[in-house]
Amino acid sequence: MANKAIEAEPYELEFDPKSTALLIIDMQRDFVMPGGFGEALGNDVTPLQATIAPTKRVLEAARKKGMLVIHTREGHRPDLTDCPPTTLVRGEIGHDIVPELYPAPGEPVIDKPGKGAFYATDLELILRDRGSKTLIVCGVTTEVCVNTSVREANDRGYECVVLSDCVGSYFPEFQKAALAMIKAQGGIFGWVSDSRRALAALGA
Ligand code: TIU
Repeated sequence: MANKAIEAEPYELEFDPKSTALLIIDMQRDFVMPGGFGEALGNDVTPLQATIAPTKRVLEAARKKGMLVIHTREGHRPDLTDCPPTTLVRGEIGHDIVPELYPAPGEPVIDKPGKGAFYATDLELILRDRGSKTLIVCGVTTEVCVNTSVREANDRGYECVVLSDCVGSYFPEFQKAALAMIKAQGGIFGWVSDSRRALAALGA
């Protein structure tokens, strides 16, 4: 039974921390730090770096609450047999999660070969085993892996709330549109809130 609510758009979302997971999408060095894959694609990484501090606050609050915390990493097999031409290779330093948000022992890390966190992974099995119903979502990039993962989650019956300051894009116009489309039409595939309101809901 839901016993808390997070202020969000288009309306308040009720949740129970016991059946809520914090899902942190692809906060990998390669996307967020200078000199990596993201920058090599011609992107400025600074807007993504701004997501680290608020995400860290939400991560600490979720850990304190004993919530399930799941991290994802986009990447491919080191032998590149599952690989498109641009590469994020498992085991390489750039593929790993930024130090500030590094997984704690016991927190599942989902290595995914695509943009969505559910495609060709065991994320759904992990969430089902834990009885998760609600996902608080952080990570990068808002319009690519975050959006794809939230759409996949919504189709599978999970209620997702995306924290606007904990998700980032290389393109300000995509950040705005990607958040707007989630909550349009009465919350067509999710809710949008922010770290301040999430922390208040978690009593942090
Ligand atoms: N994690 C994720 O969003 N993967 C991407 O490749 N995003 C880009 O925006 N390039």
